Amino acid sequence: MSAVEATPETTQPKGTPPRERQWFHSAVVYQVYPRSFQDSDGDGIGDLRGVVRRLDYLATLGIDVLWLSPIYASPQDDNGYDISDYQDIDPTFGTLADFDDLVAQAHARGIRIVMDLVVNHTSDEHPWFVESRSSKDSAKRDWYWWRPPREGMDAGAPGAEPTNWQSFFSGPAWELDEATGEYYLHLFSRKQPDLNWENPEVREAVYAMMRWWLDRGVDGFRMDVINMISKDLPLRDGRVLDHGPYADGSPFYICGPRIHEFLQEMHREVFAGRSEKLLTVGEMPAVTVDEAVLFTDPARREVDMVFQFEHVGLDHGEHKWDRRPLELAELKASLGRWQAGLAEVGWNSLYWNNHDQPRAVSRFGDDGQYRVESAKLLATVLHLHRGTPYVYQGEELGMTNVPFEGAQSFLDIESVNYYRAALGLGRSPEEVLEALREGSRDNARSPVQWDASPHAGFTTGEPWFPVNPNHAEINADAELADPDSVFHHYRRLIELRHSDPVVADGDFHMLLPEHPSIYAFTRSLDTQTVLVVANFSGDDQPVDGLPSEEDWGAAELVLGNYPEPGAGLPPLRPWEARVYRRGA
Ligand code: TEU
Repeated sequence: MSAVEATPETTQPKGTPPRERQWFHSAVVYQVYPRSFQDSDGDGIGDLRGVVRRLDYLATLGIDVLWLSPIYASPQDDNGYDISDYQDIDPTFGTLADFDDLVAQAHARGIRIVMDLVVNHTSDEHPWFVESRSSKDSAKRDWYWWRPPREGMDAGAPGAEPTNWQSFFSGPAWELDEATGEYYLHLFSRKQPDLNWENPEVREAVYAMMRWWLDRGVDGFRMDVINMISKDLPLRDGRVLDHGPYADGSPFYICGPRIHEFLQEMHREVFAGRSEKLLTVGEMPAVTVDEAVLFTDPARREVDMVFQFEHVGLDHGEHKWDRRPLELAELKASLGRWQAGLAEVGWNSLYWNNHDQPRAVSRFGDDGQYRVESAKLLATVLHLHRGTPYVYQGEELGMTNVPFEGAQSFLDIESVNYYRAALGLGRSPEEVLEALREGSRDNARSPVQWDASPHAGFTTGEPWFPVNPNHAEINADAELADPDSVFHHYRRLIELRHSDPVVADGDFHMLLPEHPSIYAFTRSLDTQTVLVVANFSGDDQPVDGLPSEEDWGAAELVLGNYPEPGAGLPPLRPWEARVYRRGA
């Protein structure tokens, strides 16, 4: 039995009644995007041995679970989210032996390893797809979504795609295979064909692969776009988008008709009878609160928690490149609705950042004068919500967006394709570049800033993506040495979640929902209440209108983000956040 399994809760079977306190309520997940985390061999790309080298750092931070973005064999069209062999490690990242070592070393430090499971699609170089495309009669033809051209049209003619859907990475969601004259579906890049989950052989192959990893010692899966695996049949046209010419196909693949059946089957086939301490996270774009309750009701045995996107879509217009200013009241309304919706049954992930999002401090905070204060404020607000907090690598250092020079600075397939497509639709390069600077996934993908040396301690070679020039000031070495750093603030918040049942399981109550710059809420459990107040602005702000205000003035200050907090509940300073506790 590995070190992390040797705890009493393991005796309980997976699927406990609602409101039961579960281990992941007091856990914090840290996401590693291996390409950009730590290089160990000087090739400029992060790798598994690099992750091992930084495990002590993660243990100091205090995290419980490490989610690894994909490290499987892959042509890297979408940085590993295009998998060509589910049961091998890409040589860029190391070997299976390196992986086993990582699992063992993480377990020795009490850290669980959660794999990224990308099974809505494979790479077009996966042997399953190679066989599937080889002929219309292939035994694996039906493992993917093959369709003839639109009725009455010739293959390859404009508009002959079987449906009018747009891919997430621009252009049509269908690609013509010249050899067989049919199209295959790819919701993401043309090198990421969608698997056909209607076919029971596909499902069994996926479950067998998952069991293989669990037998190898991994502690669960973060399931990539898992709410897209069930398609609504027959596949048909969607509503054409304003920025045309393609359409929104999402009504036909988000939470499709068999999604709950598939996840329950997966649970039975993969997780039933195994440790209750395995973690299952459903990454679910566009999931609703009502659906999330169903997905995460422990009695239904689907997944432990959802990873939803509503709050990171609030600064988007019709699509993610139409940026609009974020109103704090809208953010509170969204996060508050999720808190209320999952209050009785179900569980949510809490995050500001991942490898697909711009850096939180640049997006929701102030990455200039108040970078340190606002990074700590964001952490405080998020980690005090009900749900399981996720820290994305470098967030705990207050890393910022990247100062991109021009179009050639973007490497991510989504950004590169969008630039080309938007210029094709007649938009000006300056306007498109501005949207990319703000919203590109590449903002999250610059190497982690470990120290002030030329490549920030990430690599001894030439980094695959330039380090942010601000690493001379913002880096782990400096922050470990400074007790008031963003890093140590995250460490304290993680400690608080571990030690304080109010933080893990207390009820959530939003206060001052309409206030344009104060984010305030309470958490309560038994006789304890915790109050969080945070000033999302660069000006002093009084906190008026709290219920029983005087009481709070006398309450114990648990945590603040300014070195000298002072007494009572005074006006909050720029980007100040405070956590108070009251009760027996
Ligand atoms: O992303 C799912 C998703 O829908 C978006 O967050 C997406 O990445 C994009 O930003 C849409 O604008 C997951 C992975 O996290 C992402 O890295 C992959 O590219 C994608 O699935 C395909 O596997």
